[in-house]
Amino acid sequence: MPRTVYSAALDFGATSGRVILGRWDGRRLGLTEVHRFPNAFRSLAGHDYWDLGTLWHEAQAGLRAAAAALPRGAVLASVGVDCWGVDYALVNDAGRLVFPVHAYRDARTQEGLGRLARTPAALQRVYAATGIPNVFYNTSLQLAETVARCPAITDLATRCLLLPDYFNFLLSGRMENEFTVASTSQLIDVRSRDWSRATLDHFRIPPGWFTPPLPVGASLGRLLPAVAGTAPQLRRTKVIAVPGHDTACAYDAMPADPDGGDAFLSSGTWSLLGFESDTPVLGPEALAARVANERIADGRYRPLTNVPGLWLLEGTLKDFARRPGNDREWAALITAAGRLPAPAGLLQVTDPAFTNPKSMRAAIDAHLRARRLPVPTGLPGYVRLICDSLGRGHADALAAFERMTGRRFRRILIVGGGSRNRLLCQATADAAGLPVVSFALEGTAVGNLARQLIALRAVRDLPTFRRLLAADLAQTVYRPARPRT
Ligand code: LFR
Repeated sequence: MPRTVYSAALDFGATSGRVILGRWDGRRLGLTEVHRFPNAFRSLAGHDYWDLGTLWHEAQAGLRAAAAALPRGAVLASVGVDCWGVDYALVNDAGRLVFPVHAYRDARTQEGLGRLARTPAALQRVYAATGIPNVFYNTSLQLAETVARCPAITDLATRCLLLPDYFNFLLSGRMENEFTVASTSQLIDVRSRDWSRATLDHFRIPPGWFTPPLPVGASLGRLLPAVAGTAPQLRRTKVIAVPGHDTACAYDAMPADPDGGDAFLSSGTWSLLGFESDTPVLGPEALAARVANERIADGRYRPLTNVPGLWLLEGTLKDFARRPGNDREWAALITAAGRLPAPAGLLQVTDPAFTNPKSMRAAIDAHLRARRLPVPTGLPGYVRLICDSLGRGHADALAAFERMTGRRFRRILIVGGGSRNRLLCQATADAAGLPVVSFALEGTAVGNLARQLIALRAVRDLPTFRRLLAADLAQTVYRPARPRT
């Protein structure tokens, strides 16, 4: 009998976080959500910040809940952290925060974004060097803004830790930059696994803020005694550097066909549509289509397009006093939305007006009125419009990839919150003319756990994990109304 291994995934999302206890018996991964908490950034004097104290408090509560959920005598072998990409903490050598932690939707990068967009030679150089397009949330633009506006920061900060790196530091006491999340920064060299010196210089970011990226699977040591506390189950828990980027974890969890015919869709606050590739997708068309060549743990590429995702729906829900509070009410809302006639026109979901509006409903209404389209009358109408529009956005991104690479995808695999939204899955299948295979799977947490199990040598490698996972996983297939020929 192979030994049973227990590991915990700390999985931070922009609108909610969770701690999931994984139980691996040698063939199957059992999941228990031991802690879930809301997350949101807060505004102070016109800028947006994450509340790291609360996130860390929740992480610790989740760890204690994981320890308490273990069977008698069992211990927690390891813990891994994944988080949204791009955001970071600036610290000194003692690990003290020397700058407040901004949220990536803060409008402070707009000026730098526009400047780079208007300087095609520089933009092309940065894209050729990093494979990451010019998007408002890039770490590069955020750090450039901080250094330009608050120059004293270069005397105060000695290290820049992306958020999963910072949580790893709080857990283990080690300051490292993990490779996959580093690749979201627009500061990693697309041809190597190291930082791009030319790009750091372009943005005037001190190169000394970063150390050579740590490979996925490295152990950061045991939980600090102050974190483990008195729980005997946590005394020997290892902190493992999993892919710190949640999207890297979600893609790792995809039970994909090894033949490469699957496109991947990680559907949460953002919709990340892409695939795995031995080579990056670069050049003018890729830059125009905003293809991000993020990295896989093994150094390969995850070319993907970041389509605004369920953020639109989450924002709209806030504008309705009567919104679903449980699964049954959600199902009723989706059914009501599905019964409505197809909308007369769709949203262009990439409109920057949807990035961080005061009211999402008002932003949608203004967008529709500007295009002389009817405004929905109730919540089901908005849900229908958003799902159909996201489906179209997914299909467009897929078509662009096929044009650029000559690939033909046969299926779209979807994980994450959106995989449970049948309207969204069907809209995507119909718009793309391809079957959408939905796995009701917390992809980010599963990928996080898979990488821990591989590091602990409880699973041989990722292909083995995916094969075992696929054999065991319930799936729903949404067939397109009109399959493409
Ligand atoms: C998803 C995600 C995306 C990234 C965006 C901002 O949670 O990590 O991959 O582009 O958040 O970091």
